[in-house]
Amino acid sequence: MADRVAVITGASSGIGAATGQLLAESGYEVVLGARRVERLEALAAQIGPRARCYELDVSDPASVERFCLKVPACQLLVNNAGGALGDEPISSADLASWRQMYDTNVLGIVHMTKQLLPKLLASADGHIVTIGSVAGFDPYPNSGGYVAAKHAARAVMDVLRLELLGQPIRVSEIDPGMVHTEFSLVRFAGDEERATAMYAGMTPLSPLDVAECVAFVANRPSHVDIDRLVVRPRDQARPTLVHRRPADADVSLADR
Ligand code: NJP
Repeated sequence: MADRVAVITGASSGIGAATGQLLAESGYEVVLGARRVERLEALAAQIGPRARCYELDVSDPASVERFCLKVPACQLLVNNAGGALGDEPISSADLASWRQMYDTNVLGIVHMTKQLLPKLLASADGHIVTIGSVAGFDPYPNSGGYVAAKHAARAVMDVLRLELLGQPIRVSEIDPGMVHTEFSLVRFAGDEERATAMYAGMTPLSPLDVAECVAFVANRPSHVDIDRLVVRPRDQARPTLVHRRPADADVSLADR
């Protein structure tokens, strides 16, 4: 049997990069997409012949179309590209950031799904896995644009699941809590000090922790659809309810 093909969006860092690597290790041929092509090329070279990569901006329908034309067949679509911008309250919302978050976290899923759905169905065993967020069901302050976008992403997945009933395709969502990636660096516009402070005194998830959830969900037998999987660090109970140890305690990921 030919290798199964997985398309992973936002594979140039964090969860997407770890997912590309892990799925390739578990036997998939992986097609990696993101805007930073040089990062993708480095990852693809590291993975080897099972990996291909192409430039992709999920918020741009023309870019999505170009990317998807290069994917002749596909069994698994991992909608991972996304993220948050800023941390202002709604009273001072930056609408350009809100639009960008909606375009990426919500319409990105829709563009990718529209383009790849015929190929996913043609595979007779398709699967769409979207990386949502705990922000998609548990609102918190000063993140209105991101919370709204991830709620909408969740709604898109819920509607898809209803619309695709009876078709050979599974629809899953994985909702992580805090994961140590470039997420906070992007959110705080490159401010490393603020990004690092997010994880002070607690042990966040690693990108691999979430990639392992993707692989687990994807590698169940075809009749088993894990609709939703919520995964958080032990140190996090709600988006803003985080247990932090004193500064001199060991907060490394050494036990992973
Ligand atoms: O973040 P990061 P994560 N078109 O910044 C790409 C969700 N999540 O791995 O285009 C295409 O390391 C970007 O690539 P590039 C989060 O909402 C996270 O944590 O080259 N790609 C990069 O590869 C997101 O949905 C946490 O800049 C675009 C990737 O997205 C997913 O996890 C918590 C793009 C982002 O990698 C992965 O984020 C949570 C575009 N227009 C949910 N825009 C967390 N880390 O704590 C961005 O609940 N990308």
